[in-house]
Amino acid sequence: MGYDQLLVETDGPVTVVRMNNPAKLNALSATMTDELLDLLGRLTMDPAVRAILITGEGRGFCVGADLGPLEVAYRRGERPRLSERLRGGYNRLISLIATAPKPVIAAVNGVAAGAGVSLALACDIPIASDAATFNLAFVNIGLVPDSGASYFLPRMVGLGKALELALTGDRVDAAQARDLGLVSRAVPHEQLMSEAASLAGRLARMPTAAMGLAKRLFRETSDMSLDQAMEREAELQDEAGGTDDHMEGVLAFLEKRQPRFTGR
Ligand code: LHQ
Repeated sequence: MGYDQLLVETDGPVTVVRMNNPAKLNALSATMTDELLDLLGRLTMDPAVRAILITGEGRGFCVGADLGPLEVAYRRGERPRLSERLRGGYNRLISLIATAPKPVIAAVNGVAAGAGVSLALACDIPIASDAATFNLAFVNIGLVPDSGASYFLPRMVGLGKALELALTGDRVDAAQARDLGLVSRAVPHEQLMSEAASLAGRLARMPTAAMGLAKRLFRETSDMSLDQAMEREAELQDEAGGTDDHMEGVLAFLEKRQPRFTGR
């Protein structure tokens, strides 16, 4: 299927999704949101896709909600219910990424703002180029952090720093984002896609099912007691232990050879 605002490339088990509305720094228009929902829905279900890499075309990664379409209504003094756009669009998108049973990497190539930051944080491993900037722009237009930012941000950077970023709306650069723990690494701009693709390629050849279960475990146990968390680990370890890749990993180790993981 062709998309108006997405570019899609396949490299073996890795699919690269490139948001493609560079003139608006890849703002989340209704079209882009619908297309991301459609594409990511397919990719998460497709067992041949074992890693997803999300990036942006041009100098933007994604600057959150496309504010343009709000103009007409706001000039008329209307106050649309923003929750509809969240529940029907952004929230589903963030859930798709967070619950995808495979690794999702964000290659943050440039400006990220508002829900565009949320999108990067929802990915399992966000990597930034040194051209990237991040700002929780919500407050600059009188809104609260959304699209999962209130969940991910305090868990990643701590409550104090999360509040500072959310209340000031200040822009942070890639090195600051790395030091804060917003992204796992910051790399020179020219190396971003090769680093991200090589990481995605490596993860795509590892035990996919176990990664999906690890994602679920971390999400579910974040508010549990130690005993509850260990019980959940035991349950999901039964699932992981039943995979072909677990058998293969153990046998390859014992036979002193490289494992051949299939993702099952
Ligand atoms: C844009 C946008 C944009 C449209 C740049 N929309 N065109 C909100 C509401 C509704 C429902 C639910 O959820 C949400 C959640 C959110 O995401 S709220 C946060 C929305 N995002 C923003 O408020 C960010 C607004 N943008 C900016 O503050 C700046 O553009 C930043 C700081 C991101 C980048 O600044 P610059 O690098 O100086 O670029 P620029 O401002 O010149 O932007 C380039 C173009 O992109 C420009 O268009 P133009 O035709 O003048 O060249 C901007 O109008 C357009 N653009 N963000 N969100």
